[in-house]
Amino acid sequence: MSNRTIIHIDLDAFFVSVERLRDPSLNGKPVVVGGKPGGRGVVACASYEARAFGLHAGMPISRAYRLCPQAIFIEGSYHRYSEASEKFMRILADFSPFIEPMGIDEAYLDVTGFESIHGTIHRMAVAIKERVKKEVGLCASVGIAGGKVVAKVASDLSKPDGLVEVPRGGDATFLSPLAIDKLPGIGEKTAPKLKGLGIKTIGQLAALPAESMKRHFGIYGQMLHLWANGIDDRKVELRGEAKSISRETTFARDTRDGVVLKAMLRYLAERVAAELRNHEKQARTISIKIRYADFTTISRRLTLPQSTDRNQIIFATGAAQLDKALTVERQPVRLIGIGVSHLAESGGQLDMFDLSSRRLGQLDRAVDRIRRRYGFAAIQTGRTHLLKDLFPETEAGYSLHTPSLSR
Ligand code: DCP
Ligand code: CA
Repeated sequence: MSNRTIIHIDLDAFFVSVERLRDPSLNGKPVVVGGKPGGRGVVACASYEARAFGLHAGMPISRAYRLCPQAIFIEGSYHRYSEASEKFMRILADFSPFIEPMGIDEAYLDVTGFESIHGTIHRMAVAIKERVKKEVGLCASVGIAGGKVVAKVASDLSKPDGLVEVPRGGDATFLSPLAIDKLPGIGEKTAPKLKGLGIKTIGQLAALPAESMKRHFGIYGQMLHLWANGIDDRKVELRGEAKSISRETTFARDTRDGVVLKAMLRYLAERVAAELRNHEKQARTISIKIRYADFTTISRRLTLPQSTDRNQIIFATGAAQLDKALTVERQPVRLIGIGVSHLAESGGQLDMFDLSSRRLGQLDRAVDRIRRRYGFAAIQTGRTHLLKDLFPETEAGYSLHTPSLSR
């Protein structure tokens, strides 16, 4: 029996809920964040009212529109979601230092022994939910169990605005009657195979001998066997330092126009570089990603002799790779992205780049200060100016397509 207590907490219909804070007229209606009908985005978040029509995350907007034309479609703004996410995570960190954020709106907390602070873990969970509601304005669902996987199943089951506590030692019993697709790790591939074997509930899955699970599904089958039996010893891993930073976007129309491609690359590079400076980091490896009209996706990378956080160096390195890629491929480009990795703390290094480099660094920081005050689009570099005509501007920058993918 597990002697740990794990909380899984997950915000309900996250992107839509943030939009509803700004515009309460969206309450109670089918709402989709991800793009406007006619656009080429995918659904990032569908409100529960929209889910009733079969809409779900990852579905092309065009299909969502056919299924539910009365839904309200919103492009979304990643800036607002990451702001809400940061507030949410900060509240969680007040409750336990043992926190593992998963993506943008969920986290695991190891709260073993925390009864002594809050009376019971149940009371602690209620207090967390109340603070999230009061300070961020959002509803969270919580699962409490002896391990991560059961805590997650419990929070999913409790949605929306729920709280499910699995009694100590009761993890396997709790899972047993549930349908197999409630178990994380059982997706569209595994579920039909198991159903073909007559396995419908997690309890039936748990009863299959470990050996036969291993035969059918390999090492992954062994894990499913343990999980189905409510056994999950995975630790709550504290968040590591960011290992890479990237931004990408899909064009509304495929393009081979070098000027447009470079303008967008410049914009994305500036966002990446600003984020680096924000974290007081520098990077040595610069990569670009290009997806062509036929969805073939390539990536090119270059490692510099010295790490950098300069707009111009990150952009120019990416642009050189873009030029090379475009000479070998004649198709138009659908998506472009740039990223940096191989990160190191900034500061204290000798500058090997040319003499004007230090002044450029000072300029980047001055631009950062203005942008923090007046918004990203307040200052244009020569190249990005062109984007003004192509993309709607918001307080946080240009509104890119598929905001969820444009981090
Ligand atoms: N997201 C996305 N693209 C996906 C899935 C999710 O951009 N394919 C974004 C939008 C979601 C957010 O991440 O609002 C959180 O994802 P969840 O899976 O937790 O889903 P929701 O919070 O939207 O709904 P739920 O109430 O089911 O948790
Ligand atoms: Ca969620």
